[in-house]
Amino acid sequence: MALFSKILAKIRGGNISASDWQELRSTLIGADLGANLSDELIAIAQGSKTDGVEAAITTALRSTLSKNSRELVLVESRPTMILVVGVNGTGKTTSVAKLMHLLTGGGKSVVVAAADTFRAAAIEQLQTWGERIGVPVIAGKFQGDPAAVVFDAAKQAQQRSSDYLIVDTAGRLHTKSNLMDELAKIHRVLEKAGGVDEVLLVVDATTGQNGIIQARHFADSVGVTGLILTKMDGSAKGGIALAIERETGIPIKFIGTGEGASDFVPFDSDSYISGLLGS
Ligand SMILES: Nc1nc2c(ncn2[C@@H]2O[C@H](COP(=O)(O)OP(=O)(O)OP(=O)(O)O)[C@@H](O)[C@H]2O)c(=O)[nH]1
Ligand SMILES: [Mg+2]
Repeated sequence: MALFSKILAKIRGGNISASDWQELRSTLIGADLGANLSDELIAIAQGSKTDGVEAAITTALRSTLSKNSRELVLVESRPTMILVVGVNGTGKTTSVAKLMHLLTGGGKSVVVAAADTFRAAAIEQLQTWGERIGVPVIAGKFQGDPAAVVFDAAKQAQQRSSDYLIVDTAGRLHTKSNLMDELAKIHRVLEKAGGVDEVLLVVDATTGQNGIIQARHFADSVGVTGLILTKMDGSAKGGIALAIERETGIPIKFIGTGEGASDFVPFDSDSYISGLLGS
C-alpha cells in the first residue's frame, strides 16, 4: 500500500512528468482517498522543494488523520461499556470476538451481550466465539427485545465485577422498527447501568467511500467514539482510512485483517503513514 513511493522516487530522481502526477492521482483515487483529498495532497507535493517533499506529504497525511485518542477506554470503577454498531455484514460479530480475544489476552474480564436477536444464527455465532475464547455470552430469546438482553448483561457484568461489557448489535432489523431507534434504546439502557464508554462503528474497508456515509449516519444517530476498519486483508487499498478520518474526525481504533480472533491490530497512525510513503 505504498501509494507515494513511486512518485517520491521520481521526484528524488529529478525527472518527473505531467503523466507521473496523473498516475499518482489515479493511484490515490483507486485507493479510495477520494478526489478532493487526492488533489490536495498532489498540490502539496507539487508545491514543495525536492528535499522537502516527503516531509510535506507526511505533515499533510498526519493532519488528515484524527487527533482523538485511539486507546480503548477503561473505566476503573465499574464495567467499561462498549457498544458495537454498523450495517449488516461489516464484521461486527467477528470484531466483538476479536475484542474478547484481545482483552482477555491482556488479563481483562469480559461479558458479552448478544443484542442481535433478529437472527437465530447471530446468537449462535457469538456463543460459539464465547465458548472458544472463554467469555460469558448473555443472550435472550430469538426475536426478543435486544434492550432487555443488554439490561441482563449489564447486571451480570456488574455482579461479576467484569472489566468490560461488549454489546453486539444487529445491522438490519427484520421488523418494521427502525435500527437507529433500537440502538438508541440500547444506548439508554447502558446509560442507566452506568454509562456508554465507547460506541465502536464497524466499517468494511472494501466498501470504499460508502463507509464515510455510514460513519456520518451512525455518528449523527447514536454518536461514535471510534471505528473498527475490517477486511483490510482483502482487496481494500486502505486509503479509505485517511478519507474516513478526514471526513468524520472519528479515530480508527482497530484494523481487522482476517476472519480469525487474532486478526486484529490497534491502528497506529505512524506506521500507517510510513506504509503509505513506502519508507
Ligand atoms: N477477510 C476478512 N473477513 C472478515 C473480517 N471481519 C469479518 N469478516 C468476515 O465477514 C463476514 C461477516 O462478518 P460478521 O462478523 O458476521 O458481520 P456482522 O456485521 O456481524 O454481520 P450481521 O450480524 O449480519 O450484521 C464473515 O464471513 C466474517 O468472517 C476481516 O477483518 N477480514
Ligand atoms: Mg453480527
